[in-house]
Amino acid sequence: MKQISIIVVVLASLFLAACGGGGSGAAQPEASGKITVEMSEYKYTPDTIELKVGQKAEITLVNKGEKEHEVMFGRDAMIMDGVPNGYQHGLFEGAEPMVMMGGEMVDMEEMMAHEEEEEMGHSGFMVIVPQGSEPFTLTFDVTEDMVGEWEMGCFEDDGQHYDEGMKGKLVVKE
Ligand SMILES: [Cu+2]
Repeated sequence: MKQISIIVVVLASLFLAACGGGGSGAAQPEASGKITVEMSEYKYTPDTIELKVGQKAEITLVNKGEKEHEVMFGRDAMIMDGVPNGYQHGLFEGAEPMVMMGGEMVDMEEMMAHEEEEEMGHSGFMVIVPQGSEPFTLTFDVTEDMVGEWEMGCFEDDGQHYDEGMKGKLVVKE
């Protein structure tokens, strides 16, 4: 029940954000926490993003590449069977973002289960964006315990994307 009410609140605020515009305002990424990140072979653009405590982050992932790409947020990449495979410490512990695609909420459990089937191994919060897909949007509250520097990375193709440099920085400021 608690989860449902949180989702409703988030949806309501998205609705308000969508309808609240119409005014003068030039986009102020700093103030709103709205960021678009493009994925391609093998990089994120921009490769550094900044958020502030108290913001409602809205990260839109657009796959402009020819391969499937993903994003995980954390610290200390793990090496498993000789390849980079996820992070030792995830950014989202306990409070995972809400993920939307094409106006619908994405069932993250299904996404993770699919991943397990393919035995890709890595665990933790991850969003996979297939090539040619509509953008995925992650929404979450930026909290005090997120302050610091984190990495975002793609571990697709047995860590090959990560090794090719598909990583970036997420800086969370007070
Ligand atoms: Cu990738």
